[in-house]
Amino acid sequence: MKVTEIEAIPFAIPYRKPLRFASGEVDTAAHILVRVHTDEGLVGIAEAPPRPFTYGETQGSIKAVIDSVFAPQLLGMSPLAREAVHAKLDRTVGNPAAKSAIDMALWDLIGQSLGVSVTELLGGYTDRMRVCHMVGFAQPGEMVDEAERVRDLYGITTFKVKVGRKPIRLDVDVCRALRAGLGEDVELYIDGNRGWTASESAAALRALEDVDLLFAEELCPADDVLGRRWLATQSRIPLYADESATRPGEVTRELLAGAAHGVSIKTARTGFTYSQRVLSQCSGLGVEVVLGNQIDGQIGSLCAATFGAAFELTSRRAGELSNFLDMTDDLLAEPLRIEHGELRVPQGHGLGIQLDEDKLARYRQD
Ligand code: MUC
Ligand code: MG
Repeated sequence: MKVTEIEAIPFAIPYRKPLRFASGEVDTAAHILVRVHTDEGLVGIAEAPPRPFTYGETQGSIKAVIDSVFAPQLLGMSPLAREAVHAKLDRTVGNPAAKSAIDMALWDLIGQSLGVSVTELLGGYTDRMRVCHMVGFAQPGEMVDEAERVRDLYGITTFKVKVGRKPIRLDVDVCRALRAGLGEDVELYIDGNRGWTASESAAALRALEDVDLLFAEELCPADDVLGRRWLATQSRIPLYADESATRPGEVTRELLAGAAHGVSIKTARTGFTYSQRVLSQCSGLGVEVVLGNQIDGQIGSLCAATFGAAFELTSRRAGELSNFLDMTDDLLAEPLRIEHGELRVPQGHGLGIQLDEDKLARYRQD
């Protein structure tokens, strides 16, 4: 089996309401659909979400690097030659979402050609993931209303709360309101997207001590090297690395620096191949992980759930898999469903992605 063509198709689907957080905001899923074709007529599919505020990639840059650099490098290669494929992709630095979408589309092809699901190929631990919902910036009452609606409609009982605003009191009040409104049984954690300094983070964590948070993600910038280490030594709850630990080398650096106690794994930036490596690092070191969200659409969420369900360590806790619920539409012929707080991973061959071609025609921008 050989790669004959790689398509990078820009599309845009609006959100019902923007998701706001300390490093940016997203009101439209302006992503790139990646389709890898082979000489056997199989087509592997994945999507790349541009997140310039985190990785510097844009919709235009993802399309350009795939069309002009990655596709010419990979034509004629076997999807099974994953090490050789990554050796080629890694000649270009950066571009994590572009590389990851190609990687996941190749795994889709491998699964299809072998007649097994990608989640079985990766690890086959379970067929479902418990879901965590991410709540973006708004007034405390609106954030509580959103969490209650999501809990009542989908049975979701784990929430990630975006923080990192100034003064810190704004977010402390939101977390208190969420705990008071949702009760003791829901799980809450926070994500600062680098919005606070180390001392602001320490003050916020002290003020939140009785809110019972699972952990706190990326409160201050990765470049605040000593500040993060200082924060980690005094925090009473685990600190998780997200955008400071986007590849295996960065994961090692953050963990060895003592700046993080846990790691967010996102298939949108490490695909399946490098997510597996990060997971093995964490598992070998005895470090907990969370399956994160890159504000993925349904295709990206399906990829994340496919990875999360494959392993015991990633499926221990709820994965961030619900933000597609805020999109007005999507490209899958059979929409993903969250019921009783869980997302089931489609079984079948490969990733099991069936596109709705009419919707693709409606939302594509080329
Ligand atoms: C998250 O976990 O930070 C927001 C920015 C980004 O890169 O991902 C999202 C969610
Ligand atoms: Mg994060």
